[in-house]
Amino acid sequence: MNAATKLGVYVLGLAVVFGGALGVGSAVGDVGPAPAKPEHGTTHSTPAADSCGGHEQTTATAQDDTPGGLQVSQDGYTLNPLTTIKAGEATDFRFTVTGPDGRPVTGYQVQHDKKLHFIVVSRDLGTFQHLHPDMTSGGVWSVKLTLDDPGAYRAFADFAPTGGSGLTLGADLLVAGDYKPDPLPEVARTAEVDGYQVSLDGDLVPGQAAKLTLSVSKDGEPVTDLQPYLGAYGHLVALRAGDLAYLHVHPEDSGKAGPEITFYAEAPSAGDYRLFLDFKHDGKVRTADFTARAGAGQPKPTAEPGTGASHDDHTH
Ligand SMILES: [Cu+2]
Repeated sequence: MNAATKLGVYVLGLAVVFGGALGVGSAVGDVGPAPAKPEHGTTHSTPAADSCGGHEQTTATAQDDTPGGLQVSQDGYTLNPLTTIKAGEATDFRFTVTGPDGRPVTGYQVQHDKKLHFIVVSRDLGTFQHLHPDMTSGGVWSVKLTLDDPGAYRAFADFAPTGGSGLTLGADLLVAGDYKPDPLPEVARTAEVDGYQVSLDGDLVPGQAAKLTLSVSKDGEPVTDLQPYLGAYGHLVALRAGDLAYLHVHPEDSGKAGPEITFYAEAPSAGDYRLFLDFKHDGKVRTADFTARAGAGQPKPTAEPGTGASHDDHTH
């Protein structure tokens, strides 16, 4: 920061402090310990103004740049799991989203046909569930959830409160028991699910929206009669390996029922990502999953499949 800017901040800081003091003075009148405020302001005005202005800027930038899903609480909204889960037991899982007033939110905007999308993945990104809870009384959400294996899971609530903008909050769900994480599946351009083959065209680009086209076929024949699911012919969730950042993905409405489904996904950084495509055909929703790498020529992650053997050698 140059001298002129610093001076500017200093003057601005003083103006804010005086303005604040004036505000307090006129609101409180002669009652109360009003002098404490100007005194604090005079002694610490420069550092306070500096750090305060800087802090405000940093916060604004961080919120714009921080991917969704990494925080349990953001912009005054908090995801609160209310139920403990045991491995392999179907559970009526309940949670609330509390708002800035501390009370459960009951007003939501409908996005992609639903008021709230609830995604649960294992922390190793090997399992994925896309669920639609029902709101019971008082803003408590309820959904039948089974987590087959012990371990660490991440739950995401993707929603937009009435009058607010879209948010994705994330919370850890921990299931007691012996846990054996799987390595991240290898980068691949094709996936198989239930006799369907799904291929991925396009590459994630760090810091930019990138076009991804997924093509669905069955027995070698392109599928051209996909069924609408959540207001589109496919729904894509993309998560960053390592911290499970939840990417912004926008579908492109081509109006065609396959075989191609197009999305724009923004990878916040170079690295590996897991893509989960939900599509509906013959009345059933299926999920095809991929590992994709943003940024060519990345150094290979150490937990790549295939390095397991040498890793074992090293530990012996
Ligand atoms: Cu959903």
